[in-house]
Amino acid sequence: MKLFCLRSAAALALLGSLAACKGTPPDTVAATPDHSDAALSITNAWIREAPAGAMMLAGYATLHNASATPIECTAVSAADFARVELHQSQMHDGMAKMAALEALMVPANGSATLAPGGNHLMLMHPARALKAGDTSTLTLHCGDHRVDAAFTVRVSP
Ligand SMILES: [Cu+2]
Repeated sequence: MKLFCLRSAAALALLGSLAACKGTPPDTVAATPDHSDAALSITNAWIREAPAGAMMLAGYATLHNASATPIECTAVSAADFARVELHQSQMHDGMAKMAALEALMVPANGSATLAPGGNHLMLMHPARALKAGDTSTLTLHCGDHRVDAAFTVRVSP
């Protein structure tokens, strides 16, 4: 669980006062590169733009497994967020609810999709304001695979 705790409580406490004066330099404006290793690649990675001050954002992507072995993603780390969780959305009595997902399985020679209304990344406590057009790099930890992906902030899919 160490991966989930990249930032200290002290750093979080400072966010409110420091965010406006000294932010992370803007990421390069280049088109979203798809990062991959031989087996695992990530496409269509995006974060839904949220109102300023939102403490939680949602991230989506499609994970492709080009190998003959299933790949299980169990953790995500990020410099821009205090914590990232894998979530699933479920309907209960007509109400949409979210629950933590232990692992996301990417089938052999297949793909897994994180999309609105389904599985998603819950991005907690952003360290900087993220506006449409910005990118934020998340690192997916999937078994032996560790893949960086630049997520583009967008208003909608
Ligand atoms: Cu969620």
